Amino acid sequence: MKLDDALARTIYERAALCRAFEEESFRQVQKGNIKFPVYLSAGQEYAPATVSAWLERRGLAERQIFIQHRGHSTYLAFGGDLDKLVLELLGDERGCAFGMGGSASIQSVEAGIYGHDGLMGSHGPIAVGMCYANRKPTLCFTGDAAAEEDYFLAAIGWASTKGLPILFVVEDNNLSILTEKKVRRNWEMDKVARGMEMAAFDLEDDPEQILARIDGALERPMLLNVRTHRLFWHAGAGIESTDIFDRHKAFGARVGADWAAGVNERSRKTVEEAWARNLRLCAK
Ligand SMILES: Cc1ncc(C[n+]2csc(CCOP(=O)(O)OP(=O)(O)O)c2C)c(N)n1
Ligand SMILES: [Mg+2]
Repeated sequence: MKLDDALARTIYERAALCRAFEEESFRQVQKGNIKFPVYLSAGQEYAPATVSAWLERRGLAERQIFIQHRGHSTYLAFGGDLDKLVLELLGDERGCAFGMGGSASIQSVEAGIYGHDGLMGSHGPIAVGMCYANRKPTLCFTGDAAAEEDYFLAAIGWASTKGLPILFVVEDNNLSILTEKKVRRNWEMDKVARGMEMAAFDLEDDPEQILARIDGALERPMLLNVRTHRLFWHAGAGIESTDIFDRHKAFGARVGADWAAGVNERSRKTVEEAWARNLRLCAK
């Protein structure tokens, strides 16, 4: 699929909401309003924003999505309710996981998003098993470390063998907490998947690159290894370096700086209002 102006703007708007959410969550962690570990996905918005916009453009409404702990952006990009996410981070029973999932195990029954149990990579075989059983188009978002787990690799093999309509999106931030990929392995996920006879590509988190490869996904098994850049700490509110590439800044030029600034401002307001509203609700 080609990246036209309308699609670029949809992707940008989606990513802007996710970024605003993570920046506000960062502040809420610092204020002490969130009482458990929070896994911020700032810097990783463009895989879910692009894949969800592509799905919509294709008119594919029926799908199921499996995510892991760094999932706020995936949840929001695929239509998870903003207020319920805030309430979840406040540990409230009106939250998307009834206040019991925290940041790591968010879900949305309404948006068809299944949450994670915390065992890295467990959602790989679960996603494949579900897809094998009901043959629904299935998206499985995973980290570069979770995808290394033996059971995850075996699940990729089964999806390929059975020709399942599943798309694995590896959000490859090069890190497992703080351990870089080169310390953990000498191979790449796209090569493993190709070795298992699956269409697989290694890409930057650039919407143009993702859209150039994604056509045919959810008709046959596919894996996209998308290189992302985690801006904040593994968990909690902190910054390791101010020198990290930021796709959101880079993509702002594609949609026009003035228009982008307006979108960011509106997203910031939307998110701030949602936090204020739900903090008031929980204080009652
Ligand atoms: C089986 C298992 N091993 C280790 C852990 C501890 N752990 C939690 S998150 C994490 C790193 C996950 O890295 P990745 O999948 O790349 O996701 P990222 O945090 O980079 O988004 C680890 C090792 C765990 N939860 N489960
Ligand atoms: Mg990682």
